[in-house]
Amino acid sequence: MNEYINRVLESVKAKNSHEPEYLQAVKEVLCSVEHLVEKHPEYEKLAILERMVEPERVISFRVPWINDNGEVIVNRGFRIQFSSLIGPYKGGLRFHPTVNQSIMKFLGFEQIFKNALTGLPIGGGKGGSDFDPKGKSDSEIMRFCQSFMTELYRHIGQDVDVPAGDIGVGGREIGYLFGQYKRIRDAYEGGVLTGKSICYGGSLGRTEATGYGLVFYTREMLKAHGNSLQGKIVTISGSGNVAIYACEKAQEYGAKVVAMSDSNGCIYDPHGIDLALIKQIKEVERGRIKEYLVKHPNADYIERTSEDSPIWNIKTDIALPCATQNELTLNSAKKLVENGVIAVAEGANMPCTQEATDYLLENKILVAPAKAANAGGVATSAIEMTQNSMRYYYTFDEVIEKLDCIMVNIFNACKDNAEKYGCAGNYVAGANLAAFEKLAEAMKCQGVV
Ligand code: NDP
Ligand code: 2IT
Repeated sequence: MNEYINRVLESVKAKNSHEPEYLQAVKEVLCSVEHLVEKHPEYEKLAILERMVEPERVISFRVPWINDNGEVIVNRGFRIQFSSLIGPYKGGLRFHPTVNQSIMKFLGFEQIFKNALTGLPIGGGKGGSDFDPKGKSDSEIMRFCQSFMTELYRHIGQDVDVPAGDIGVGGREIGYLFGQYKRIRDAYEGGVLTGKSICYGGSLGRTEATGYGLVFYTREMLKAHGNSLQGKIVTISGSGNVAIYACEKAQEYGAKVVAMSDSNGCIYDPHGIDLALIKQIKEVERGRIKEYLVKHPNADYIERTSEDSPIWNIKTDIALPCATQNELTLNSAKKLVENGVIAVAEGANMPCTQEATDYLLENKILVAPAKAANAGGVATSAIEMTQNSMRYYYTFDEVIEKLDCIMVNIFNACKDNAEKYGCAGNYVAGANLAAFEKLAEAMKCQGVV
């Protein structure tokens, strides 16, 4: 390994030893840009790597709120303003009990590269809270969001930092956050949040964008290897925003989606998933995926009993992990390969462990890396910001056409960079190389800041 990269990695490990997810994300990127760094001796002199791995700002704050029983609850809020090199900080908010500084920093770090790949002027950030939205009433969600924004508002703005949704944060939460921001600022700053409802400045197609984008990227990757989605068996982990719209587009392309999941277990329906029912259970009733069996008693439900999700034991051509980080382990990767998988495309952020990714690549499985394959969501957020600035809107078809074009460009950048640096077909490295070079060049232009 290159001496400079090694030194930076050791220093990141020493300074962040209690942040395993963050270290994992940094290691993956730094280990794949070796040839690029060797081509640019000036990177070391300018401390490009050191600056790339140090967030511009880490914000942590108290979020007190009152539940329906009148009890005072205190959660922890975060916003990681990682990089404003190529635009305002941009990235989602995650509300999930597992949220901590390591997870926030890994997500913020990934976001810088993802956003650079979109070709749009957006920097990288991430935020959220260890608040658990499960089982909370609508008024509890509203009070929590209002308290969260009462602190966050001073750090964001449409030219400063633009949050959006992620796990546990969808249209409902963005609405409550926006309402409180507007009230505090006493101004209508439409572009301060994305993922808004259409009725007050959201973009058509943003709801569908991440899942559709993932399938557009997968289509391009398969096409480059003389293949397509038509007639393929697909399994999709998760049943949230990304999973649902990945399923919709995959079905439109003639694939047969046979399994989906949530954190408790997965359903297997060999006749093909009834997506209208999944939408009803998840988007309307906010229920559990197990309820699928009420209408489809012949489908199977497999409870999750260990770290390895049972969904990856199901035979499939294409696996789309769309739930959360490190959900696809080495064991699962082995099972997928044994069952003849041809492609794994990451809808979630860092869903494959490093060992799983390495194993898949060694076995010549096509891997679509998250920071490229799921960039359609944030790209469409940037399109929402554009519409807010113009005080105008695009039609659904216009948005999806732009999204498709962006995903094709991202795939081509991954492919071209992998070829240029001698690792053709390794889109994980290709994505890191393409994004890193763009960011490093921007850093060189802007001086030591
Ligand atoms: P949602 O909250 O809509 O759905 C999350 C899904 O993942 C649910 O089915 C949930 O199950 C499952 N899940 C969450 N945490 C875990 C866990 N620890 N173990 C097992 N399953 C889990 O989130 P999104 O669909 O928006 O996000 C999914 C992934 O996609 C995340 O990694 C996110 O960072 C990423 N992403 C999202 C984008 C977006 O635009 N929304 C854009 C790019 C990436 P349960 O209900 O049981 O918790
Ligand atoms: O991980 C992600 O890219 C997102 N959650 C979407 C971020 C955004 O700003 O739309």
